[in-house]
Amino acid sequence: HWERIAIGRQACVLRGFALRWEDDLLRQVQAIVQQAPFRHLRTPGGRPMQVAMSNCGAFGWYSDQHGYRYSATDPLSGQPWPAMPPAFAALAAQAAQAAELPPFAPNACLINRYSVGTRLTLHQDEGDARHPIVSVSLGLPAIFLWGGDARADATQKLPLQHGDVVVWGGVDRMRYHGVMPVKDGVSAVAHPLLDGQRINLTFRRAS
Ligand code: MD3
Ligand code: FE
Repeated sequence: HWERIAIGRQACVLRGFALRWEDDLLRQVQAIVQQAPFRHLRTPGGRPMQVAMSNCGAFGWYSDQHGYRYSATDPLSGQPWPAMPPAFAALAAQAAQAAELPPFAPNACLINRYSVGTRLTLHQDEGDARHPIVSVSLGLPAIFLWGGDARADATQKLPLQHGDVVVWGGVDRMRYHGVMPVKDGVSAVAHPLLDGQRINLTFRRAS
């Protein structure tokens, strides 16, 4: 079963919460990235990001030379993003409930792929802070960096494993965060998608 650990006033880790959805999640991610393949987006400054990304749901997060935005279509194909699988929406809604937050119905799921050595530098997430963010870790473990409301604030290191879910709401929604370079290792479950990689699903409400 799973366990809940508070990491802020309105943020918590649900250790192992995603494990009962594992088969569904892996099968669905594989189907999504066949339609909307992982790609390295460019920052508005023009540099390719280390993390490879795809999306599902009504809106997908995108970045290119024009800036960041949510898009209803995949700019690579011109087609809508693959639909959000019911199991994804159910997991996100149940995680928000387990975190004792108001009902959460995500309409955007960003799928991040980290290969060994990949990191995500400390940043703040834009978006509607009335809605929480739910994040699901799969594959290789990683150390999440959890900061404050200013870039210079001290950071805490939070190890995240396959099946862990983190929920951020309200006052903790704008805190700086990042991911340390992913180390090589063996994933807790054998799957081609997770071979030498970490996959993170990030559920949001976009408008
Ligand atoms: C903490 N992704 O996609 S989990 C991102 O593991 C992102 O792939 C990381 O940061 C990952 O933007 C971290 C998601 C996350 C999202 C929003 C947050 C963590 C957050 C907002 C506030 C605090
Ligand atoms: Fe982020």
